Amino acid sequence: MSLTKNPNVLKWVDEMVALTKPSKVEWIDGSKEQLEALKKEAISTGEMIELNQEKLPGCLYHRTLPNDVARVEDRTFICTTNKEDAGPTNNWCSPSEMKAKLTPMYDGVMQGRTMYVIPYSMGPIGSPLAKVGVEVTDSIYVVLNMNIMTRMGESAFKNLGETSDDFVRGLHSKANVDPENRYIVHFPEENTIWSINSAYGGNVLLGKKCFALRIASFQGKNESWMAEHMLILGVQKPNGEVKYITAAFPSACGKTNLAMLIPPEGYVKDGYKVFTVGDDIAWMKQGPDGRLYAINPENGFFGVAPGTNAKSNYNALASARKNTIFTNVAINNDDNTVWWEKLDKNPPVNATEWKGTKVNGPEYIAEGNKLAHPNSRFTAPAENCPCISPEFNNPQGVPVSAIIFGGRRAKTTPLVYQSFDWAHGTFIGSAVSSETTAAATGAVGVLRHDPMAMKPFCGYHMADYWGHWLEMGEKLGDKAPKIFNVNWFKTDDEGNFIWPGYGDNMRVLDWIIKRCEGTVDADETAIGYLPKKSDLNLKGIEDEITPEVLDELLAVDKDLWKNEVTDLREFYKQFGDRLPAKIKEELDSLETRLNK
Ligand code: GTP
Ligand code: SPV
Ligand code: MN
Repeated sequence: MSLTKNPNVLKWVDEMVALTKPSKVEWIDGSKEQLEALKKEAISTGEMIELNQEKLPGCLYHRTLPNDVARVEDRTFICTTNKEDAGPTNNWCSPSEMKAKLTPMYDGVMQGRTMYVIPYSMGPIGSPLAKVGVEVTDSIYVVLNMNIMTRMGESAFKNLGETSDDFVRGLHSKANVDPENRYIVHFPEENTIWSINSAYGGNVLLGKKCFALRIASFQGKNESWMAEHMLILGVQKPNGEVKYITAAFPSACGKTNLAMLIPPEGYVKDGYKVFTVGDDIAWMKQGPDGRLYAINPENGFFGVAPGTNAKSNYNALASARKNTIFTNVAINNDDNTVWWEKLDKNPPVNATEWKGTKVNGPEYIAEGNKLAHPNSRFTAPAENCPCISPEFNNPQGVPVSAIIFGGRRAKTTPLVYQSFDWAHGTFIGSAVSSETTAAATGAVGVLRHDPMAMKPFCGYHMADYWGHWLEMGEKLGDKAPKIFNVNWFKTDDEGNFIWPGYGDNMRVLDWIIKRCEGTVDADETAIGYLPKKSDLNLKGIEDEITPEVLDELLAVDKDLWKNEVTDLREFYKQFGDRLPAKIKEELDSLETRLNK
């Protein structure tokens, strides 16, 4: 039975049914009974494995095909009518050509299968910043994940109303999970997403990267708001005041970790606390008081498992102890629980590695293998998180004081610096480069440009996106958040990280907040404002952060930065006339300052 009278929804679902020809259509109302029945069915077919229900209540395990373990950027398309509107950083194909190619692949693809119709809200139900999506899929894994990641079910339709056409249409079929015919396709002008031949995370949970970033960035440009690949956190100071900060780092570069940070002992003693509003995506809009407000459109965390442990990210681990779905981690067969690299120092002897083979864990690792896939993930409800912000469901969002950019840079970029103003900050965001990670298929550790951490997620021309940033800055005026850049990943000559990172990143947040409040001075350098050495609180890590290491962390090597300028000039060329003049001016000014 359909859950809405909205004729636009009904018409589109009818079309999808006619195209994919499922043997059954099930509307997802989000009720406990329905979800329990789906879980049971998935367990009975082997699609999901039930884990130890005493140790991990409500938790399930899922294994994807070895060729289907990450986002596929080379098979991701932005299909705008005009090629130029997708820009040089996206794969493009005309909507008609792409539909002609994919329609035969979808034709009858759900024969013998059930189509699940999933209504969902990105953002708190009733929030003026929230938006509705409908995803049709032939995967129970998708339904169960969307239940964690979004506000899923009938209430989303209430939010849409009976006449609105403002919902994002997502068509997904796992088809034969054929990598040669895998496509993740966006039609931003039609609020539509088509995904086929994958059953993994960001490729199929269409509310996430496809809607909340690629489609939403396009909507945001047209409707004067911003959709960003950013965490949102609140730092509560000893006086009780909370400052909100957002941060954009590329995939697998530390958003979830920073969002759930536990401050070092000294800070905790003084009464500091960090609250998580979001760990991956922020939607931001100017509020009635002129400031920029952010909501997290998601309702859960799709977090990287390897590296997560009680010390590195206690709160993420605690979030993933119940009602969580684990994808591509290893199984400990002794007690039917999960394991991944760096969870602890005891890989299970009686293990099943992520591809499904039973192995002796320690021996398998000694042979140079990994038990869990490097991009294995947990899907955990936000409500499980011990430090979830009391403002998590606030429909108005939280006011943003600072925006941080960052990436993985072994050299060049210092631990932290502040932009001179919003336009300079926009330039800094446009200039972000980062070493690639396992979150997307392809080589790992290769330095590439990833402006605002949005290279894989910007649903339109990247240079127009920078123009939109500049416009937002003008609208916000002196109420605009301050913009910073951080780098947790500087290394020594042996390749070891020289900054301890994780909880100790609080020391950098502390400086950032003081800069926002205007209570601490800074050194003006060619690239921006850097902390005065005595202004970074290093209490407790003085042994590790010797004066020499601190020099290295805060170094601005002019030769390396001149190379950076040369490289950026080359990078910007591809944007031609669409590159905002302001961005080019900022680059010229940086060069002038470096040559002084
Ligand atoms: P996506 O979910 O792909 O968008 O990733 P993310 O940006 O949320 O990254 P996440 O926090 O999951 O971290 C990815 C990897 O970076 C993990 O292996 C972490 O252990 C590591 N990491 C996170 N923060 C730090 C840090 O401060 N220092 C160091 N050295 N590593 C870190
Ligand atoms: C990322 O790759 O940035 C993720 C994981 O957050 S996915 O949802 O697969 O895109
Ligand atoms: Mn991400």
